[in-house]
Amino acid sequence: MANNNILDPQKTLHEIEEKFEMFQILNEEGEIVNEEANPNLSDDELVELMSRMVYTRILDQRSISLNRQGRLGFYAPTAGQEASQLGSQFALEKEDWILPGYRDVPQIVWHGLPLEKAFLFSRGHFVGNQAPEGVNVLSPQIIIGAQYIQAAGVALGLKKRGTKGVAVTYTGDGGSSQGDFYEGINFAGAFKAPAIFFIQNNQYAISTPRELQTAATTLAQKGVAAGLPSVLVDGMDALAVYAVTKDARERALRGEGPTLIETMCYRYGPHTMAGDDPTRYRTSDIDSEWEKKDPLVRFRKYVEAKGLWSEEKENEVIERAKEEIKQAIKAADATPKQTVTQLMENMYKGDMPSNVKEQYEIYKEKESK
Ligand SMILES: Cc1ncc(C[n+]2csc(CCOP(=O)(O)OP(=O)(O)O)c2C)c(N)n1
Repeated sequence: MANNNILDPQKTLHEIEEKFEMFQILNEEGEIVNEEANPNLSDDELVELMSRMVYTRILDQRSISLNRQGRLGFYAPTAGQEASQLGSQFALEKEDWILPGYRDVPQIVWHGLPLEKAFLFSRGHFVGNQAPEGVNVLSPQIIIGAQYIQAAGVALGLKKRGTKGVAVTYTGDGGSSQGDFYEGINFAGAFKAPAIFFIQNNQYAISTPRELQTAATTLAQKGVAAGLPSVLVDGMDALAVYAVTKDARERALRGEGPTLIETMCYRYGPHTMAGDDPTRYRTSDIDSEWEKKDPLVRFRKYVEAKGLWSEEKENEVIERAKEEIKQAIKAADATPKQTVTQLMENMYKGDMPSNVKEQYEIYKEKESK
């Protein structure tokens, strides 16, 4: 038996866990509770961030109904995650690269991906996967966790080329159980690659609750083993998410390596629009507990108290969002249907493998008729 005075692994674990208090700046009442950490955004920036969250909530609602009408394909709802998604993207610059998961469409849209392309991605159209030149985003990843490895690689590439910028990626609580997750953070840590890794802990991986996902008390603490500074942040608080992201970005650009950030948040809607029914695995009491923490409600209280926001302003944003979404869907509808050969050409930059090439020729023949 080990002598507990010398070897007490339980104590070591607890000491680590205790370090992960949740970082918050804006409480549920919209009050600053951590003035020291306040990023002091300008009035214009605060209004912009509020507008983006309102716009994105509308985009989510419209995307859900467009999906139900059969006018969109794959869609993973985002309501409840606006502070986590947009607070982080707001701290980035154009030169930074975003490697999103399938739920992270809002971040890449605000990073410059035209909305019509996001809709085309949803429809499985290859044009939706082609970001315009200078818009540093990759396509939303469907393979859980794969973007973590890719982000480590992109970040190392930026470092080796001496290009200013960081690689930012997102996965969920479920994604933090994948092998790719550990490989990605380990590699980036070992090479001090300028990356920021987000775990958006929205409490469920489809129907699997966070408690069953892992024995770890927090997901942020997983970064410790890879030597990454790691933070647990209130993911319903846009100011807190913004502040930690900005800090992580500056550290990365100073050559100090990657950071792991767990954002504690909630997904109000179903996992995707492909038939998930959240009432089968969570109660309405849980929903209402989280609704009290809503990122838009608390930010609205904060900007209203500062005299920067009003119902009229909010309605303007809502109307603008609806109009732009309408135009983007029109543009998506007007995009010529993709052909199988275009899809294949888009898949392979160089030579196609011979079996694919064979199929390609068959389709080319069919399409010429
Ligand atoms: C490698 C892999 N395994 C399984 C799946 C099927 N799958 C799709 S979403 C999902 C749950 C992911 O949950 P989480 O990482 O918490 O992200 P969230 O959907 O909550 O944002 C699973 C298992 C997949 N897409 N990829």
